[in-house]
Amino acid sequence: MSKDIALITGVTGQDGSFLSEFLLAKGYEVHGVIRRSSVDYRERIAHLEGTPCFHLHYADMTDSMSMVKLVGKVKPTEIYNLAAQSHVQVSFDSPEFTADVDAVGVLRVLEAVRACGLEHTCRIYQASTSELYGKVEEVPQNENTPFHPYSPYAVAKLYGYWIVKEYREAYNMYCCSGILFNHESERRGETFVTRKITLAAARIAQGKQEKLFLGNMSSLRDWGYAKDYVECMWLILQQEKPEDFVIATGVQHSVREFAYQAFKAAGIELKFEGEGLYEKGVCVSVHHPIVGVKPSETLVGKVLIEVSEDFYRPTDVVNLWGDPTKAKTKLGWNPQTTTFDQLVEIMVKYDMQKVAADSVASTVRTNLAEYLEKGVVL
Ligand code: NAP
Ligand code: G4F
Repeated sequence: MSKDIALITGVTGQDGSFLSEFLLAKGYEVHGVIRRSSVDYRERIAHLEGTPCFHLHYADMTDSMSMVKLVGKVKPTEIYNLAAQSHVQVSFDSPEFTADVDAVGVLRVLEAVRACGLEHTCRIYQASTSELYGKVEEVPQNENTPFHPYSPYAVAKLYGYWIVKEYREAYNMYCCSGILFNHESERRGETFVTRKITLAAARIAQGKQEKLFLGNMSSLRDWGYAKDYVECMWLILQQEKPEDFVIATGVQHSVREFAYQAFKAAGIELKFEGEGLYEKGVCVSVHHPIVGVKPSETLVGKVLIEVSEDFYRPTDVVNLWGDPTKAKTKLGWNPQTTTFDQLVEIMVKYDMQKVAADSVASTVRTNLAEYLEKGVVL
């Protein structure tokens, strides 16, 4: 039997790294697309490099020729198109780049498959998003809810969604979208709200940061664990017929609730006072956290969270809540594998250890520099 060959764009990202692990464990040959940058940032996949069935290739979503050459060389049986400028707020500052990668980039992948004559042998997964629902027209959202994109990112992703549907119908290709709601992890980029909060909670608990500034704390999200969600990407491509699926937990929380829970896991009990731009998170007590040492009593009474207008968006999506019934029924997927409390705990535990390790490494570096300056021979 011939081997399953997966090509993953966005392999260095949060989802790309978990999906690579998942597919390697299933016996796939995995090829990942990386792009050139002055600092080679491969932290999330460093542990996979050297694995016999894991290969990396330079290409770029904005460069058609590089995609055609790569698809022709790898001849994948499945493509997971995860590459994107994935930060909603950044899409307001770089709308054209976002459209190039997140909209036209999808077209480039589809055309590369056709150009290489693989349109009837290669299945394609497109990383679609709950941001398509944007200024939501119903709650909770399912596969039939109308779209109302509300950022340059969402508008670009809407093109990606429709071009995939078009190629499925026009050319009978097996290509589908996973409409994934927010999914987070200890590998989440540090400027997304959940990771920004868990890192800040860990730093504040260990005396490395004074305060956390956030934007709209009333915004509601349906947050799941990324490791659980990559399984769905694979399941979507294993169905008999290509179809689109909503992937979500079916449970909704506010940014404020996430912050409360994360600080609690780090040993800090918060209470929120005031409203809008004047809302503050104040420390009311400290206790032993899930991992690490108890935060200092001097934090009690201090304002640890404040609101900053810098993190408000020109238009914000504030009420995302997914209905995963179709995924549960047709894919047999359990949306509650990792609960909200477990997700927060995983992230805070990781960041508590990361902050402690960074602190030790920095002390060692300082001491070493001092020894060397004094001429101590090691
Ligand atoms: P991520 O961590 O931001 O990763 C994005 C990946 O895309 C990175 O590997 C990045 O490479 C790559 N990339 C960006 N521009 C590229 C280009 N021009 N050429 C080649 N590669 C490029 O995102 P994620 O959270 O893993 O999300 C994966 C996908 O799912 C994205 O398409 C995102 O929009 C979508 N999505 C995510 C969520 C979520 O909650 N995480 C929900 C719904 C949909 P570098 O490392 O070089 O920057
Ligand atoms: O964590 P976020 O930046 O994620 P957002 O905008 O929901 O986008 C993520 O999920 C999408 C799926 O729905 C993906 F398609 C997309 O690629 C990305 O992975 O912001 C979540 C909410 C927003 O309403 C934002 O206004 O949190 C609010 N927020 C409040 N304070 C903040 C902050 N967001 C960020 N990033 N930073 C803040 O300080």
